[in-house]
This record gives sequence, C-alpha cells and structure tokens, in this order.
Amino acid sequence: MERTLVIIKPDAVQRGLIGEIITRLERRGLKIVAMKMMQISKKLAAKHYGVHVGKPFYEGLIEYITSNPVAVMAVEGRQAIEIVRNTMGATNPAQAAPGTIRADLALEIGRNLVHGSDGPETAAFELGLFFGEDEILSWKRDTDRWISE
Ligand code: IDP
Ligand code: MG
Repeated sequence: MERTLVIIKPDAVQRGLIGEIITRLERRGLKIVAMKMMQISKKLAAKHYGVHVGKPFYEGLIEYITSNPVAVMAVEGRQAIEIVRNTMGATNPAQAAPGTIRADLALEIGRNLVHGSDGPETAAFELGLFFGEDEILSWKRDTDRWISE
C-alpha cells in the first residue's frame, strides 16, 4: 500500500478545518497511519520546501508554514499519493475543481490549506522528514476489505 504525507497547514488549523479535511480523506477510504500537531521549524520548512528555493513566493511560503501550528499525517491506501492530490485540488484554489478541498474551502494560492506529497520519491522523503519509523503504524482496519479488493 502506498503512503503519503499530508500537512494541514496553519490557515486550516486557525480556521478550524482540521476535522473537515481529515473527514474528506477518511471518507474516501484512506487510512491514517500517523498523526500529530506540531509547529514546523525554519530548518524543517527549508528541507521540505527545498525545491522552491529562489522562487518569488519562497520567503512568504516559509513564513506562512512556520507561523502557527500544523497537523501532519501519514495516510495509506492504494494510489494514496494521487488520491490525496486529487482530493486537495489544484495548487491555486481559483483553478481547483469544485468538490475539492481547495476549491470548496479556499480562495488563494498562498492560503491553500493543505499539502500532499507529489510522487513516490517525494512521499518517502517527506514522510522521513516528519515522522520517525516508529511513529508510523501498520494496523489492520476491519473495513479494509470493503474499501480495497
Ligand atoms: P502543491 O502544494 O500543490 O504541491 P507547489 O507548486 O509544490 O504546490 O507549491 C508549494 C506551495 O507553495 C503551495 O501549496 C502554496 O502554499 C505555495 N505557493 C505556490 N505557488 C505560490 C504562489 O504563486 N504564491 C504564493 N504561494 C505559492
Ligand atoms: Mg508541491
């Protein structure tokens, strides 16, 4: 089963949308295998968003993501990476498809509520940044066989 990192960003936490976002992922059938609240340090943010260094929005992005607590999760499921990305919607909420988290709950690219890893290598790298191996649980859910064949 595939695993991916989800970050419920500071705007979502401040706006009381943790539950709403988790619910949308959970109801799709994804399984939460790790979860915690934290405040991201500048150092961790720089590692996580390293690919964006030098872009015009980089400084603001680091400021935003480190400004207030976030909720981070590891979620698991078949094609979890793609499923999470599709459930989040396009990076810019203005272009996100209706029914997605970003379209339904956000307006601007710089306050787009949620992060999801964008590929298998990124997912492995990002999960390693945010969780120790012992923090990610392998657990059997009784509904698994009704969600995945
Ligand atoms: P993603 O989060 O959908 O993978 P990326 O292009 O990887 O999108 O950008 C990472 C994050 O950087 C975005 O989610 C958003 O928070 C922020 N970001 C990207 N482009 C802009 C921009 O043009 N203005 C402000 N923030 C941006
Ligand atoms: Mg990205």
